[in-house]
Amino acid sequence: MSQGKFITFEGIDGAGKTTQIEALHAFLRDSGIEVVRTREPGGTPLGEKIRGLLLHEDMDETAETLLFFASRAQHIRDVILPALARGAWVLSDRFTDATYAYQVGGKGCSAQSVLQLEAMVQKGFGPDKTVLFDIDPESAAKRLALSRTADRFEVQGTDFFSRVRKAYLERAAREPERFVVLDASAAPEVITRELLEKAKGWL
Ligand code: Z5A
Repeated sequence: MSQGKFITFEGIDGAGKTTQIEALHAFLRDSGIEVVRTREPGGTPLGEKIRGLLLHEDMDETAETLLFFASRAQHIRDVILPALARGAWVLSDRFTDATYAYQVGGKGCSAQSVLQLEAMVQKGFGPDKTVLFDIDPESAAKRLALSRTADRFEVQGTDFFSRVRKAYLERAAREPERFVVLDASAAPEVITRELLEKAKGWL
């Protein structure tokens, strides 16, 4: 059985990831590929409990970073690695790039500490490809205001999301082989077309 592929999706809140993950999922399934769709924080029973804490409880920033990695450790062991081993493709709504973008870029946590946690939890494992949905924070906020009530992260201002966006773009520039950056301000069907064009090259 061939190894599957691990694809992650990133971007600031409201960038439109969910909408596009659904489109890629359908395309891969129609191509005869087993797809496991998952998310971070979350993806396992323990991870979903941690997600509830992260999105709604006020907490220290170190505690927050550790909880993201606690959720990730369980996610890798119980969901991601078994799926890849049986040849499935794993589509994850966020992964470790989000910790660098939100906790390091957005909140000023130490990049060195996150690097150490990444090494401890992932032991060199990471995504084959990462799709970054890039959009300016004002446009993303307008979309979210129309669609739902904000959680603990979404109440942050546009300065915070500008820093998160910048951190994502810097990571994408450092790893152009892994990252695909899409203009998330375009119409959904335009973004889907570009995403599926890229995905055809990964098959
Ligand atoms: N977080 C972190 O800080 N550190 C970490 O390590 C990790 C995560 C892993 C998870 O929340 C939070 O955890 C997240 C970062 C932090 N911050 N927050 N909040 P989440 O999973 O609940 O939220 P999210 O990942 O940001 O997803 P989202 O807010 O749902 O955004 P989205 O998936 O990118 O957007 P969407 O739901 O597809 O679309 C939003 C709305 O826009 C919706 O009404 C759509 O119909 C509309 N939309 C979508 N695409 C378009 C286009 N192209 N044009 C116009 N309108 C559109």
